[in-house]
Amino acid sequence: MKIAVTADAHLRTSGEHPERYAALENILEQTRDIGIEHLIIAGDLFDKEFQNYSEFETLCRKYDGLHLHIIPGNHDPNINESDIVGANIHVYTEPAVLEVDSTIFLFIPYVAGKTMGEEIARAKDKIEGSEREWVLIGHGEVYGGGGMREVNHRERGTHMPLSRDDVEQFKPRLALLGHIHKPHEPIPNVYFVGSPCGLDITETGHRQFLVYDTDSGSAEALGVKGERLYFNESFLIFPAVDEISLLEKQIAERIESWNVDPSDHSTIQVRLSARGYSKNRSAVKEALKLGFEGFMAYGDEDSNIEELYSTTDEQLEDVHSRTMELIEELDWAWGAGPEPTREQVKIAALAAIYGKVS
Ligand SMILES: [Mn+2]
Repeated sequence: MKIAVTADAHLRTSGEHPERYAALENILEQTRDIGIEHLIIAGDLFDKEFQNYSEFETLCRKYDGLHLHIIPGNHDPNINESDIVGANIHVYTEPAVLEVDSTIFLFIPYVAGKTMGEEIARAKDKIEGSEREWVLIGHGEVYGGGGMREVNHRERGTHMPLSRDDVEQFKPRLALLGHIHKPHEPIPNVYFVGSPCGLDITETGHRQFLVYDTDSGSAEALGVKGERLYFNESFLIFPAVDEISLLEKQIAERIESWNVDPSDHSTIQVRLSARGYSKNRSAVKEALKLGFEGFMAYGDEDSNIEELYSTTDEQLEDVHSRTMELIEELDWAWGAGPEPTREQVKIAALAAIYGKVS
């Protein structure tokens, strides 16, 4: 049997954020149409300090063939079944188990000041003594992934971390977590399921939810078709006679890379910036304006060219084009870790060549 999992809808009123309801409803629709009976919401269904549950209840009544299994997150730690009412709504305020086919789902509700390992230990009798596989549902951070860690910039402090040691000790088949809104797998078999809708321009790109199959024990990502997508695009400019036509080409490629159907372009909001060195800063700004004129600017923001410096020195241009060639020739596949990116190296080289010319 298949079970759908999402998290971090951060619902407020539909007047404030209609796109968050639209994205969640798209998941409900897709889930129903596939014939799935259970949708798990792994924390932060509601935004902080928000207690108006009636719109959510109305939405759930439309999908009465679907059971919604909800745990609290750090933004909605006090939700419970006496406040959120519906025959198909289940809110877990204590560690609890849902058995589907031969699989056990262990719900670990968010508790401030606790680690996920502490709470799993408290519920150990629910998973022990069984040879069956179990899936952890939780809300919090993951420690021990190594390399660059995805962080939720909205969140300060520590939120119910799950450590690599916890995973090795309790051995869930999979952990499916909310809290970090970008879907990824920080350590093997531990997934952040991703949020249905970006909350602002810092949460860019396509959204997804997961479908777990109890037969195969694996999870598959499905795309959310919502009403809002954010993209934050930065362009590196090198001074050259054809810098504007190169930029126009980059813009076209960038829009292509979003892979959004033109009929959905109206859902997109963009933030734009250009940096580097230019022979014509105003032409760069104009090219950005024209290149993205089919899209809404996030918060009516203008494109940012604060870190784009002007230059007209032709000898320096020869030095710079040879330097860029040499940087391109380097082997850039040196793995993860805090190494500079190719773009960072190019910017540093340009700064050395041109200085900050204004
Ligand atoms: Mn959270």
